[in-house]
Amino acid sequence: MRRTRIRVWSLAAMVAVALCASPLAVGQAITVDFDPYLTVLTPFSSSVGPNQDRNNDGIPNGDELALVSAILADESLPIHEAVREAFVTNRDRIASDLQVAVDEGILQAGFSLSDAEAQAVVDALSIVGGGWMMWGNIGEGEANARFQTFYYNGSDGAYDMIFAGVPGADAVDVWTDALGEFIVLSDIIAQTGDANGDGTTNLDHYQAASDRAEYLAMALAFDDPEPEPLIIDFDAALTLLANIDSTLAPDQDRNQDGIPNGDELALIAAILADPSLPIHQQVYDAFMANHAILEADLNLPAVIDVYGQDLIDAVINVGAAWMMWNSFGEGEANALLRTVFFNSSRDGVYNLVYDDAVGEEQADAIWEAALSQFVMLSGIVSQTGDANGDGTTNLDHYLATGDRSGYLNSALDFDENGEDPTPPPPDPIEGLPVGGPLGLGLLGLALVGGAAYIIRRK
Ligand SMILES: [Ca+2]
Ligand SMILES: [Ca+2]
Ligand SMILES: [Ca+2]
Ligand SMILES: [Ca+2]
Repeated sequence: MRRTRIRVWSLAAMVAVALCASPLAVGQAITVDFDPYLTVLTPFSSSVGPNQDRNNDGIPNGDELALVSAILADESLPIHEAVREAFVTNRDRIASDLQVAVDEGILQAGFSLSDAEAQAVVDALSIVGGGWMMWGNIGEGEANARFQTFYYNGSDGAYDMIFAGVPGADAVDVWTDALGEFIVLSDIIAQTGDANGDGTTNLDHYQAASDRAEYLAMALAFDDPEPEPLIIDFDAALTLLANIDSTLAPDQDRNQDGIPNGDELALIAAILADPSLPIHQQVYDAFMANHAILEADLNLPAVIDVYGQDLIDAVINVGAAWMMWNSFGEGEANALLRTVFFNSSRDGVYNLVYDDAVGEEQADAIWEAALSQFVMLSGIVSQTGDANGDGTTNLDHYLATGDRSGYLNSALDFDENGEDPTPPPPDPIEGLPVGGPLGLGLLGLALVGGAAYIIRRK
């Protein structure tokens, strides 16, 4: 009796810690520190403490779950999505199975816990189990033991103990059903797994590392993929857009800077197509960032229904490139996409798409939000920019050569001025109003609802 009382007191203290540490979801990333949850469960089974090695695989509990935690927290990792799905599936399954222990007062009565403390135990079982169920050997053997047989005091696991208190329930059935639903990712997260696919097991990374941080850095080091050439036919896109606004044709000079539309976008095309250029990555990143913004705003079923996929693709590709010009970002592209992109004196694509669907004020907010995020690289791409950093502006290269291939050869010749010049920094974006938060899902609904009203193409 005395032993039980002592254990309950220490459990209550642990629970208090865990209550302050509930997981926080931010976007797709999940922030969860498993250590306090392991600690909450320690009074029930001393081998689950963060510094213990419950499955005797050579990696302590806290460190092996820290690998899961690091993957859940980093959306950019190629294995993030799979691990997130497994964690959420496993966690939610355990939580829904075991919630009965709190709702029926089973944990409260069995261990003299308050409702909040009992809930914290179920939360800890769900979160720790959400991670550990990804280990095949746990899901099939050890976790079977842990959750079904001896999780608690040596004979009864959580499922056994809890469902013994639920009239009419069969712990074996509930557990067997759950086992069939858990997602196992041993190849990624077990000691024999290889999270980053570099041919070295997680255990070998662990043994080579001096601490947890170094282990995670080694086990999750993914090489940057080789840059790929990106081939975009801007001439075809401009030709399509010229059907609507003739000043967008490849041989026209829409921004009157002395370089025709087709030739100025050919500079972007040439940079995107050649990963060996020192400015490739910077321009590629800017193009893809701008492309993503325009795609989110314009590549919507209701818009495609009205304008057609080819035209929307042309708008997005040309817009993503032209947005790198400051003169467009601050003035002309404002005109292009917001006011006069098509053939009228006042309607751009954003107007056409959004004004009637969500009202002019919200349409402005959507455009201004986009404008505040576009990446501009005038120092590289504009007529006054200097793509190859040789001191000669792009316009002067153009005027000196007079045709596209001569222009591209000379404006992108990096040999004359030494190896690997430092590209100019991106242009600052200042003073642009930022639109209020406007959910894209809501917007999509508004667009679908307003589709009949956005046919304003003249
Ligand atoms: Ca271990
Ligand atoms: Ca590895
Ligand atoms: Ca031009
Ligand atoms: Ca130059």
